[in-house]
Amino acid sequence: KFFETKKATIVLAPFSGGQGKSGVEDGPKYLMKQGLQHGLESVGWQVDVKKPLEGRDFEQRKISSPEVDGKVKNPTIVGEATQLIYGAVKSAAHEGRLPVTLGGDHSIAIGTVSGVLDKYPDAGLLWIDAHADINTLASTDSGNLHGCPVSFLMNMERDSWPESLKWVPGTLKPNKIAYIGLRDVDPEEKIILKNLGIAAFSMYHVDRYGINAVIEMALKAVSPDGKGPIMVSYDVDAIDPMYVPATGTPVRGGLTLREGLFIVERIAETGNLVALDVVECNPGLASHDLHVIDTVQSGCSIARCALGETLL
Ligand code: HAR
Ligand code: MN
Ligand code: MN
Ligand code: MN
Repeated sequence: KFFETKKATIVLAPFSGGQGKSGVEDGPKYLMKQGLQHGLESVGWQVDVKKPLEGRDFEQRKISSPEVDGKVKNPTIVGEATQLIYGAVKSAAHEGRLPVTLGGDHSIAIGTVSGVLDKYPDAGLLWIDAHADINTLASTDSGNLHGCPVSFLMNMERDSWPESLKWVPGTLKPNKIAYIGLRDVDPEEKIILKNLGIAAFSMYHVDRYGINAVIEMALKAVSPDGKGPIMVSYDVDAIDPMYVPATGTPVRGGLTLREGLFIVERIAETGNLVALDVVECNPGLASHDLHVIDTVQSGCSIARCALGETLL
């Protein structure tokens, strides 16, 4: 049992510097306006809110002084922002609270996962995503750091890292991560996944075995005895764009909304969830208002289901 009393901390991470598009920094504001905090309270959690990036001008810096270091884009703001998020998540976890971090783009998971591992060094990480986000600075084609967080978390090619990211402990082991929902993985990422023997369940596996078997296999991979702490880093683009259209890199052929919610319902049922990220909601990319509502409501549902909302 990881929580005596059900206390959660919503960590707002309105950050877009891990990729090129504007709007993803508004994700937290929309999710909160949609009632995310009340939703978590309604399933029995005491909730407080932290804003580690408040008063910082990352968005301004990204626009007015874009940085390129070799092919890597905006490493300085990504390093600074993720370190602030790291501090907030780490302290919430050490206070015995469950951090729910709202992105922002997926580069923020460099901070959240590092913070969780500080409290729970043996935590298993479930990465729910259309993308593997495991590019190294050598393999990335886009130079966008939201495509690279897992390589930093696993300490890959540390010698190539920019100064701003050297704070990252990089203690995640390959047998402590499992992916669900993959369908847009770069050729070099496929080689990395294979070489490291990482448990990766693509949409093929969801179709082949069904979502129930896939989540059991993923849980088994990161926690063979079923008792270890579990963190979920949930990129909303794992869910099909017909349900979650307002996101930066939509890929068709994804999870149904029910499959996407079932994953977190099942994890809630284990009682082992210790942290959650919900990332890549970009209300600015919706072509009309209904797309905003669909996307933001899906994000809120993910958080409520992960924290224990049940259908009956
Ligand atoms: N693999 C591509 C890259 O490295 C795109 C991945 C980023 N997209 C995301 N992350 N939304 O999950 O740029
Ligand atoms: Mn992602
Ligand atoms: Mn993605
Ligand atoms: Mn490449």
